[in-house]
Amino acid sequence: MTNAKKFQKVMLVGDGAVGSSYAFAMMHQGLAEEFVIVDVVKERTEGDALDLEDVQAFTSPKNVYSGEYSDAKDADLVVITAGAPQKPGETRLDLVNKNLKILSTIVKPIVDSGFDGIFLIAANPVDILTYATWKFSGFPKNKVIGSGTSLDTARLRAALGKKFNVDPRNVEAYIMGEHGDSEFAAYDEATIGSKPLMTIAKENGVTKDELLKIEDETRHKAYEIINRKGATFYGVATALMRISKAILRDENAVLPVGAPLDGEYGLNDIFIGTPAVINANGIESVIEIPLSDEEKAKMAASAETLKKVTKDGLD
Ligand code: 6V0
Repeated sequence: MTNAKKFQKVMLVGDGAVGSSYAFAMMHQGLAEEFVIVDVVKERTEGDALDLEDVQAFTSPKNVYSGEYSDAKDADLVVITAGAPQKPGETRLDLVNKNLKILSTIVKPIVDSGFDGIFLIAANPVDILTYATWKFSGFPKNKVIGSGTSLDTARLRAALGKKFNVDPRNVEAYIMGEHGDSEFAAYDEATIGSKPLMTIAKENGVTKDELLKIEDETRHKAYEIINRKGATFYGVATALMRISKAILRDENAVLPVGAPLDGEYGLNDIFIGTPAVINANGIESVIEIPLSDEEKAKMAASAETLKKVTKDGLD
């Protein structure tokens, strides 16, 4: 039995590089009958709505338009990508004050519209902004989702797929923790075709150091992209589309997201990257990976980094 509604509406807030790439991905998937775009730059949302209409002759007809926060009233999903992006040399946490301010001007009018759907947050620092969206909205925790380590996990799987010459979709490995510099790869529980990754690595002569190098490259890939082209957007846009699909189609899909913890990994009062079951209710449940002691310590350290910023930024 699925709880997926027949008519579905999505609002995108923030029509920049990430937002417009997400809108394009959503058109290609034929998801949501109505798609409304909001940004402080109105010409851009109007232009993008017209441009996206041209995609539909090849995909499926949708009502795509430039709108206002009041249009969120009957939306099922609001995706927030509005905010300043990282400049070369800036960390995600450097963005906190700027983007918290922007976020507070977005969440309130959306809640005031009567919106009762699910918030999906991608603007950085995403774990902090996801937590802030939960606080600003007063919504139940399951209805606020962060993109968390979805992009980072995709990057890790692609790199491991390349290393071991397998389809990345068959690599069951997660990047956990903050979407940022304190994240880590949960290698000890990772598998390919149900076989432990560490065993496969040993059999193929791949050393722990090589795996740690892949983890490090995954962690720093955003910087490599930003240094070359100024921004990263296709990967995160596709991750957002995948999470949206799980919500709109009520999939019960297991995806890495920024999820609220309630005792899992010994942590509370935080949104952080972990696998979770995603469906029409938002986060149906968090899947707690049985981390090794070393990984548990990394998760705790990553949470501590976020908690410090949350405390300074939101108090
Ligand atoms: P961008 O291209 O500058 O787009 C940002 C958009 O937000 C612009 O169109 C702005 O006009 C708009 N905006 C700014 N203020 C407001 C406001 N008050 N109300 C409505 N719209 C507003 O940035 P880009 O699209 O590259 O990045 C957007 C955010 O996504 C940044 O915070 C990035 O750091 C973040 N990313 C998150 C990733 C993730 O994995 N979660 C990955 C990449 C980028």
